[in-house]
Amino acid sequence: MSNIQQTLSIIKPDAVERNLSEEIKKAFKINNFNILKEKKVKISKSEAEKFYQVHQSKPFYNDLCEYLSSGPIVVMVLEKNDAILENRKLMGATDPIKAEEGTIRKKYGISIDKNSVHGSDSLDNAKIEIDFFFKD
Ligand code: IDP
Ligand code: MG
Repeated sequence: MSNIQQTLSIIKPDAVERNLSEEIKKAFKINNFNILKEKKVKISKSEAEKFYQVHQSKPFYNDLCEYLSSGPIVVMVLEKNDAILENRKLMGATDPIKAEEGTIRKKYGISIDKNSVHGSDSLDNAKIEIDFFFKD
């Protein structure tokens, strides 16, 4: 049964800085994701704080928000059957050391904080995150 979904993907500052955007986008395309929308932006710390609101009680929250606002990022709306889960699989585990062979985080991630990509974790969050970046 078809279950077309849209999910938000972010190529984080560590990957943009190393010029990995095109290679990572290629990985999405090879895996049959349609890139419906795409833009390169630099967000402020307060915007990052809003984006990562769900993590505000975590000890790494401040560093995380500093980091996401530290340089340009590429944000994309990806579409595919079961896009949310499929993107999480393609990204791999949060910590690149624990990520499976062939995943984006395994290939490109530097550390748990500089793990190259973000992907929405649920249908509700995908909607919220897509609106965050692409609602005019
Ligand atoms: P996810 O990106 O795989 O969904 P989350 O648990 O939602 O992982 O965490 C959001 C982001 O916060 C991660 O991608 C990572 O960059 C960072 N992060 C998560 N756990 C830690 C940690 O223990 N130390 C530092 N940064 C972390
Ligand atoms: Mg998450």
